[in-house]
Amino acid sequence: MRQFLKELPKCEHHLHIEGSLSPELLFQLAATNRIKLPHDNSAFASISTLEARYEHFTSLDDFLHFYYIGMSVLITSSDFESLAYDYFTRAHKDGVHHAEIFFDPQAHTDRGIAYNTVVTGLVAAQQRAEKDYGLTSKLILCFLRHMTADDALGTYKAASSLGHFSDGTVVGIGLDSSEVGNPPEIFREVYAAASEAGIRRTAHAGEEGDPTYIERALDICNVERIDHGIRLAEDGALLKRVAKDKTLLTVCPLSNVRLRCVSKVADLPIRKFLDSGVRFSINSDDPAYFGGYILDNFYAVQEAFGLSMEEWKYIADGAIKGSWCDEERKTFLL
Ligand code: ES4
Ligand code: ZN
Repeated sequence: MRQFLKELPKCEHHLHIEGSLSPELLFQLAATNRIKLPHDNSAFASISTLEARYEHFTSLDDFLHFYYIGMSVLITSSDFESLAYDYFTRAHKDGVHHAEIFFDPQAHTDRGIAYNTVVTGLVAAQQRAEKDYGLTSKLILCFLRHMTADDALGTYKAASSLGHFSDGTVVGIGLDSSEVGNPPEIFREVYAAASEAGIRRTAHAGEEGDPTYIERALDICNVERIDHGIRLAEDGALLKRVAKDKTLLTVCPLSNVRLRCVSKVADLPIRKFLDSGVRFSINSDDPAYFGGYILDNFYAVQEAFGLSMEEWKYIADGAIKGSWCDEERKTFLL
């Protein structure tokens, strides 16, 4: 079964590229770029103390604190290229054929790193990964929901004015960071602009937030996907609607355990989603922080649910169908 899961052609839809920064690369870049890590936080004493701390996140916000400090070592285009190429190399080993990766431009522009520096590095890695591994990928620009709607609009306009949506450099927009208290409708204006321009749309919803966050993302922001969405299981009517519309949920099992959204993988509504015909993919979220890449997430689900090969084929096919690549690539992957 493990060999079958390894070889199953995978698409990854929920991967924060900044969340693939390993403690090793974090310390290495901190030294190269002379970035001071917080000396008052003993977790940053060494690679091993940092790894140990990652095993004890208490919530999404507790994790985000480390996530934003971690990415402060990323300075040059070449840093972003190394980061993304390392991820693609790892994803390729896990049987990923197509990846749609999130990036958080505001987390970089806010500390003086230009939007274009970030994108130039990511695009260089994407091109190398396609050439070296045949791995295709897309970028999804995420807005930080703890920042204002105006800030999100400004970021959207910066990407737009560089032609990054129209030339396909960036396929869509997303919404991440601290969910509870920062509901999706705050960002309705930027989502309306993206809808109008034919840009793909997703949002993190129903990770820590209740099912109304999912409903509001669908109704008010007109999203086509839901990232996480595990709390959908709490609302039967909404579950039926999501199944009927074939809205893709991008589920991240090891993330949900590490951030204590559930106490174990077996508590996730995977069986319920399968039985109700909800389309979902299995993803790694922030693999360097949550103890596993995509295949580790597949293995964890298999261990908890003992799915059949037919069920895995259904999940993998749904992931291809729910991808934002062109139809030709989908047909090739199916
Ligand atoms: C995230 Cl797991 C998760 N949730 C929300 N925002 C995020 N950014 C990076 N990882
Ligand atoms: Zn996420």
